Amino acid sequence: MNMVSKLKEILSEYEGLVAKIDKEADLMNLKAQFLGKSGKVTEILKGLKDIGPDERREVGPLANEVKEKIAHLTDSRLAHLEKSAIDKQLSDERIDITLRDKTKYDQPRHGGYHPRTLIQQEIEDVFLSMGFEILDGPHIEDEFHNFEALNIPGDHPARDMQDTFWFHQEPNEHGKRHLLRTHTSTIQVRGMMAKKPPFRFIAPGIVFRCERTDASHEMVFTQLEGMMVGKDISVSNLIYFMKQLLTQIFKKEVEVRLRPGFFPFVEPGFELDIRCLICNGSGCSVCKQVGWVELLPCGMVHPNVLKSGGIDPNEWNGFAFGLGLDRLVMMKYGIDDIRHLQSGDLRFNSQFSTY
Ligand code: FA5
Repeated sequence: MNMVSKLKEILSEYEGLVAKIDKEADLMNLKAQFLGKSGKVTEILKGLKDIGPDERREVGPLANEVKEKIAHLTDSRLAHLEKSAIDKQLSDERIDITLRDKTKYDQPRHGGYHPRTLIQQEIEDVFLSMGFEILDGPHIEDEFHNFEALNIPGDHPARDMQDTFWFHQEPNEHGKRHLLRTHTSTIQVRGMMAKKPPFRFIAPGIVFRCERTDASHEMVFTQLEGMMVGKDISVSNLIYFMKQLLTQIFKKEVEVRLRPGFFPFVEPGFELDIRCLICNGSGCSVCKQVGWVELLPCGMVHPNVLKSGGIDPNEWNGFAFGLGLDRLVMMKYGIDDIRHLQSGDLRFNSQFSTY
């Protein structure tokens, strides 16, 4: 057989064999048998020196052409094998995300309320039963509602009491900068502007502070604001409502202390602390070893704040408070780190489920 016919036969032999290969290693072996050091095509190329110039002119280019075709057939087969392997893996390991994990649960699982939601609902019920409304307000505020209307002007050092997340954007039409509200007291301002006295409302919601986190501090946490405006409201009214709140939530005697506290929007202002229920007052990371946890700052609304809300302080007065809701939840359930509340860990959340 002459070399030309031999080359054609080699090529058709390869075409027949390569189509049957289904493993990459076998493919490489087959390729080596044809194009390797002593492969069938290589042998022919080696023999070119021994044939006459006329035949060489014909055989040489054909040998190279066959070599390229074999290389090309090999690459195509390899690509085909790789794609089949991926397709097989995709079909074998396909996950049906609509299926329940039958191996773990016999019954469908119920969702449950987050402990903060449970306590918030309880507090709302307590206050609704005492004639309070529930108000809401925006998370993105301006410095008027967060500070100025609360008797904290631009240069007031009290602005530093709450590390603020500011927006790098143009001030609003009144020239006020935007921020993430640092407390729910913003809703005092909005409530006063929207309502005519007498009124009483609570306002739960998340607030934001650029703070270092620890066992009792988060950057995003929940407060519950309360405000009552009427005629001749006194500190004893304030203390009565605070006591109602705590007794109804804890359903047992809890030790609290009232001490003077400074907030520009109340006068007089108080800090209501609770005896730490994590360590029973002996000292831990939640109460910073002092045995008491700051829970419920409050006070009599400052006349300037009433004025900012469009209310005449000569005719009306009132009290306000700003409950640290997450801390109350911690005290109620004995949670020793506030960060559990935001963890999203179902093992944590499911402990409080009522189902
Ligand atoms: C205020 O935010 C005032 N607006 C509260 C107020 C309202 C006072 C009305 C008087 C009248 P303060 O920064 O202390 O105050 O926060 C209130 C409560 O939120 C604290 O007592 C505490 O329980 C909780 N709190 C404060 N910072 C954090 C934080 N980083 N993480 C979790 N809870 C916090």
